[in-house]
Amino acid sequence: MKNFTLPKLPYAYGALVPHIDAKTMQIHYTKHHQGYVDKLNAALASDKKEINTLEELLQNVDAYSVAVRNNAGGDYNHTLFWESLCPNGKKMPAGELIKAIEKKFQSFDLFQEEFSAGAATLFGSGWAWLCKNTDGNLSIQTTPNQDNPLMNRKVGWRPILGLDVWEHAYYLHYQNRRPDYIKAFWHIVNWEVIEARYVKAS
Ligand code: MN3
Repeated sequence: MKNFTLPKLPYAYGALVPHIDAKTMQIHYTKHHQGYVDKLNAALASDKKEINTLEELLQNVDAYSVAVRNNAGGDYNHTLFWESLCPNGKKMPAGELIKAIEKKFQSFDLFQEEFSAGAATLFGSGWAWLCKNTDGNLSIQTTPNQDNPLMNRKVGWRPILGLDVWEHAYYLHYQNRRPDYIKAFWHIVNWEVIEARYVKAS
């Protein structure tokens, strides 16, 4: 039986201050993300199912229990999220990604507006995503709970950027001001990582 472990956080808890405070980062990583990993292992053990990778699991999620779905999504989504962030991110992407963004959304500003609006108006807990399909096209999507665009396998969208809008991601610092948290997010996107994901995703 494969045992999942919490991946290393690529920076210190306080690295993204003032946009994400150290206490939120610490609790989010050591309690929430660790919780998804632990519960995923427990749920897989009780399902008695073998898996190779989280991506494969998410693409075949209907074959698993709700507990596996929620916690595999929670593990995958948070790993992608941590790796999407960095202190002092550059203002916007370059290369193939900015070309694709301008083709789809006309401008980077309009892309940001649409993504932010999707994240702000998502009801309850969930995620906002920038996704790429096999044709290289982009799409902004939202998913509830710990769902992920990979779960909709037929359509073939792969997430390359994700924003956690569960209250646990921002409430300590921003309270109910989700739009302020979303505005802060744009200062800490690691666009080099997202550019590389865009090129690699197929
Ligand atoms: Mn979270």
